Amino acid sequence: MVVSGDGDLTAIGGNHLIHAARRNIAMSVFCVNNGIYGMTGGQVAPTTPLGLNTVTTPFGNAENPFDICKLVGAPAPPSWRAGPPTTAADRQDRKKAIQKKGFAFVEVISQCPVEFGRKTGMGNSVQMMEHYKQNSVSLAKAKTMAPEELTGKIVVGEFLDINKPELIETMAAVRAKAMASGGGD
Ligand SMILES: Cc1ncc(C[n+]2csc(CCOP(=O)(O)OP(=O)(O)O)c2C)c(N)n1
Repeated sequence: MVVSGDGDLTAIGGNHLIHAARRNIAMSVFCVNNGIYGMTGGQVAPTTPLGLNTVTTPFGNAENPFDICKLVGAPAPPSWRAGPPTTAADRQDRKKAIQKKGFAFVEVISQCPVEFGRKTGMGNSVQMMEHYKQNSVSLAKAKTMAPEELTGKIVVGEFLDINKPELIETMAAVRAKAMASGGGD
C-alpha cells in the first residue's frame, strides 16, 4: 500500500506511478490530492488548476493540470476518485481498492488550508471542505451534464474496474515457458 501526495506521485515520482500502473503491479495507491506542494511551502504542482496563483506562479499557473485517474487509467487498471466528506460509498471504494488484485488507485480530494486555501482566497479548512463538497458530482450525474456545466466540478466515483493478470502472474507464465524450453535456471 502506498499513501502519497499529488506532487510526490505525479511530479517527483510520476514515472514510477505510470509504470507501476502499466505493469499492473499488485499495489493499492492512495493519492491525497490537495492540488499543491503543501509541505514545501505551496509551490505549483502538476495538479494545480490553470491560472491559480501559487508561490512559484505569482501571476497565475500557465500549465494544465493532470486528471490523475485518467492518467493511471490509461493502461486500464482500476481507479476511483473520492470527494469529501468520506461517505459509506467512498469507504466501499477504498476497501475494494485494497482488495483488488493488481494495481489499484484511489485519488482522495483533500484541502490544504495553509498553502492553498489561505493564498487563493478559498478560505479555511471548513470553507474549503464545503467548497469541495458542494462541487463534487457523482460519475452517474456527470454523464447527464454538459461539458460546460462540469467546469470546476470534481467528478467522483469508480472510473474503471478491469480484471487483468498482475505482473507476478505474467512473469510466472514467461518463466514457465523459459523452463520448458530449457533456457531457464
Ligand atoms: C526526490 C525529491 N525531490 C524533492 C523533494 C522535496 N519535497 C518534499 S515534499 C515535496 C512536495 C510534496 O508535495 P505533495 O506530494 O503534493 O504533498 P503535500 O505536501 O502537498 O501533502 C517536495 C518537493 C523530495 N523530498 N524528494
